[in-house]
Amino acid sequence: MHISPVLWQFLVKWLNSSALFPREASTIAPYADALYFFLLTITVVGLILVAVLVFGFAIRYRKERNPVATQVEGSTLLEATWTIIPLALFMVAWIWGALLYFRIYNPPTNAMNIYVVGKQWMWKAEHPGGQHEINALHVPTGRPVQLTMISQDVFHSFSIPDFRVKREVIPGRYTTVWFEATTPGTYHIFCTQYCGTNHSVMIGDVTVLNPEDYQKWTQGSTSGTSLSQNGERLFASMGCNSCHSGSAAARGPNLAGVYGSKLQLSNGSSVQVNEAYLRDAILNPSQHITAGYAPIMPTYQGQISEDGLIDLVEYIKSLKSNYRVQQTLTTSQSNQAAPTTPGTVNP
Ligand code: HEC
Ligand SMILES: [Cu+2]
Repeated sequence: MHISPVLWQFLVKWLNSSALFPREASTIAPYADALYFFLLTITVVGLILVAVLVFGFAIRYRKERNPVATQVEGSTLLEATWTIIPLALFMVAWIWGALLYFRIYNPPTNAMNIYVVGKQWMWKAEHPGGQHEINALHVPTGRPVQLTMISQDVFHSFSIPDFRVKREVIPGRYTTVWFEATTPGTYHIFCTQYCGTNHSVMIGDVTVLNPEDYQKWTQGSTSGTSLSQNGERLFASMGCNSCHSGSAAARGPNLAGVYGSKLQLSNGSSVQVNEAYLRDAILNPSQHITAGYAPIMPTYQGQISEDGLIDLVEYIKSLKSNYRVQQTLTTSQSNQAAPTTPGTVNP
């Protein structure tokens, strides 16, 4: 099934200009499309084959010409043929699909992470450097981007058709998706899961910039404080530091370097600490007790917004070696202009 590159490019160009087909603007897009066209070709060829045979036989063996049918009592060759050929085709589709699936679901290790919070009815993007966007997302070309996404209310689904990217955004759990944009430009974001009255306006734009422009954008639109700096403040104002002060005598474990590590739990199992685990450790501490510690950490369920949790997660991620926590809110805020506690849930 070989299509010459020229013909292929022509086909893709024509499809794009016909508005029937999204542009191919990510590294994965051509691969996803290749499989799509393979499946489409097989389907169409199968359809034509069956249709031609049905009509052909109907005409050739119509009643006036062959009033009595000749019964064929089985042919091993025939049966083997119609078993093996479809099986082979399905195996190709399955293996091809599985390889693509692994590619789509495994972000490269050098991917930059951006958080996306979905809510009725908007998309909020939070960059680690402190850039916040609503119904917009700026990304550079040539660099893998991973989105860590969560919903603040109901099920949503985040889709960028031109990147061939779509993933459910679920309340209470981080889901991730990654892509590498190839072409500067503006592309649609859609919510593809019906989520209430204004579902149809839960849309936005991804702006893909070349690396230099992206750099400029990052500097020009930062809020001044990074997510982890917000998290540090929240850590102090929520009183996390009273137990996680980092000192040996503290009641809670030292959180430096915990991200990415393998944590031993009191029930004998162990976990790989990622963003999802950190979030869960704050909301449901009693579900998984770190070995060697008493189950004294209170739950923060309902007290911190998803944005606040993202800040805390980024802060804990940033704690590499030993850290010194802000002991009280007042000392920490003396040189920071933030009168309210960022990220806490307003009643
Ligand atoms: C009353 C003391 C106390 C407070 C307050 C507290 N923690 Fe904990 N925390 C603990 C203890 C003890 C553990 C270990 C036992 C467990 O897993 O519950 C723990 C475990 C954790 C873990 C799991 C990782 C690890 O190394 O065990 C995270 C993450 C964490 N706390 C974050 C926080 C954050 C963020 C806050 C504030 C919002 C907070 N904690 C407030 C006592 C506390
Ligand atoms: Cu939605």
